[in-house]
Amino acid sequence: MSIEKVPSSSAQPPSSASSSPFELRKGVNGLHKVVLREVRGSSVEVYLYGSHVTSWKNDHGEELLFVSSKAIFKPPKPIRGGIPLCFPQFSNHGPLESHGFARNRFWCVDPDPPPFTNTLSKAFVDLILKPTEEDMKIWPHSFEFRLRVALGPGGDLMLTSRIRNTNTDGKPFTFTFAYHTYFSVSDINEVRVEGLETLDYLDNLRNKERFTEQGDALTFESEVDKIYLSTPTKIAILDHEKKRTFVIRKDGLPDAVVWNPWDKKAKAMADFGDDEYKHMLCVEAAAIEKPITLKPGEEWKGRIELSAVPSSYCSGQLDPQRVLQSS
Ligand code: TA6
Repeated sequence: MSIEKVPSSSAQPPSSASSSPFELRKGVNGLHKVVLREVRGSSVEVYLYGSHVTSWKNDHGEELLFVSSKAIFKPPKPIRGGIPLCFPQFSNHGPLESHGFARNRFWCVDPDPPPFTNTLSKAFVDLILKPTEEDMKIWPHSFEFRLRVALGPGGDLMLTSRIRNTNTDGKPFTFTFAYHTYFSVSDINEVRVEGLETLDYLDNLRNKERFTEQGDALTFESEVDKIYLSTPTKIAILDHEKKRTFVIRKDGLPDAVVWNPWDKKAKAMADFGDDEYKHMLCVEAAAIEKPITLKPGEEWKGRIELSAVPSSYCSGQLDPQRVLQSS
């Protein structure tokens, strides 16, 4: 059971909030969270527990991520919703706890973050996780997992993970990874996903057997739990009712998981409302099919950039293909 370490004073932002890229607040159940604000009004909240993004709002203050009304903000349970980090194991069938332990640990504000190139963001925070002795008993490797959470000038949300093998015994380690993003949607029956057509996927509902997706956009009428393989850099999630398109741009993450528990699984989850499946969809940038192996000293980087753009398909103004092909 990891104990929350209140961030060290050196990690505290400068006193005047205006000059600081982030604020440190107390959130649900007194857990510490970092708040990022962008000048035009968009904002992000990330709990030190799990380095877990639980809110991303646009400049109208609309919440773009789904967090269950029954989420349990109490270790060791992960928070249901937002963007759980799955590391060092993506899966609920492996030797470790479901989706690994990174989301169930207290992170710190990184007092000595690596230099970042070409970042336009003025609202960002760098967080870091290193294994405890307890962690080493279940996963016998030393690592440094650094996460930068940043808000772009237009309200885009950027997450950059850097994972370095710091083993001193010369041993490499292998891991799988996902940003388990829960998008807020108006009505799952009015949602389409573009960019995964014709791709192969592993179906978690059919013993992880491999299938090939049909040629049209994905739509949703029942439980779905698919790991799409070798997916494109960009994936679009179209919410017809809200006339909103989420665009996921990813780097270093070849796979994408699409998950909705639907009614039966929703009822079976204590930290998920029975009807909440209607208002969420997980599309998760991931590295699963080909696990990542790092030698001591090597570092892996995996990045996502999420944006939410207006999409009025009735007028044909925004062609999903154009969104996917745009820069
Ligand atoms: O990403 C899909 C998935 O692997 C599903 O199989 C389901 O288990 C979901 O993750 C949630 O897992 P969690 O451990 O957060 O309850």
